[in-house]
Amino acid sequence: MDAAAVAGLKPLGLVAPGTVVNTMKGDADERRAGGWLEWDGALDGLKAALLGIPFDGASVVRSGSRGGPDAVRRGMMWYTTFSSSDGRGMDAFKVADIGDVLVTLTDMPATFDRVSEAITGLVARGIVPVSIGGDHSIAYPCMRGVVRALGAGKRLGIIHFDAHHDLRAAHLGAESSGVPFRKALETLPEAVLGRNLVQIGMAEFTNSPQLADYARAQGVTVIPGRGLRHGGMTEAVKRALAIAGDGTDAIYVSVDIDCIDQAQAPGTAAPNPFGLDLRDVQEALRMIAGDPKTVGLDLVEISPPFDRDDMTGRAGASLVLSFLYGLAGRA
Ligand SMILES: [Mn+2]
Repeated sequence: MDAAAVAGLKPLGLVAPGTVVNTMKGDADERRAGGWLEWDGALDGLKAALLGIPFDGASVVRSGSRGGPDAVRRGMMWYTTFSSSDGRGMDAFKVADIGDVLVTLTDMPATFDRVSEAITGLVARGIVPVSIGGDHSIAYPCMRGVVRALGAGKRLGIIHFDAHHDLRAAHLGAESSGVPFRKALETLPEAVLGRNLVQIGMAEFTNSPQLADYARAQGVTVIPGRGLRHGGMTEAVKRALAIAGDGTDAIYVSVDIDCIDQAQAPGTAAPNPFGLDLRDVQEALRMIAGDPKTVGLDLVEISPPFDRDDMTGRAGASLVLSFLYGLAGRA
């Protein structure tokens, strides 16, 4: 066709890739969470940041949580920033998905250093990191990063949701996703004390007596999952905030998705049938984020290879939104 004929053709009239089916963006007035989380590249003015940590090299049995960050991002496309129960949106709250930590699956020490650096950089700027793992080993460099940002002489309280204590000394002598909280107690001893660590959701027939003994000896508060359903969570969270906040300068939250019942979050390495109700954890995170001492969250062990129709990714995304909504409501 000659140039004159081409010039006479009508425009194709297409829209940008992803506009029709990929609801990450949607129409502007839909207030899609995916669009809200897009980053303009500036840290200035950000109140919170989503950070992917796709590392699962410490999963001792079933890996796959390296896909967790992207599963949560995909989950976001189902949701908006509007709370139907409050009739209020959180669009004005400045948060962005700032990308992934450069993970090297074959180099754990270097990866953990980069995790800590990123977390320190965010917390020191007053930005709340919302880290998406990865396996639970990444909670340790996250806590270490927060402690470094707080500086010498400061103390950090921790609220940890999990079916397991994750207080192992090691796995066959080495690092694993089961060690991060013992590591924090032992290697950050001035900043993290057992009496400011609260573990919520320990499941029946899932933990060893030695680890329960260790928790007791360290003064750790353990709130088992049994009894938390049917309204027990609100009181548990109030108690956890009081204990984690007692004499500390900040509170950090770590959520292992395996604390949730396997029927609601099957996509994880160690699913359990005596898990917490997702609704209760959603309320808990909203409450905890509302506390001005809360400076960071990690959400770990979402593992797409074991998921069903992205259920667990969506559960993770909804938990993140609840936490952000709690932060947004602080003012
Ligand atoms: Mn865990």
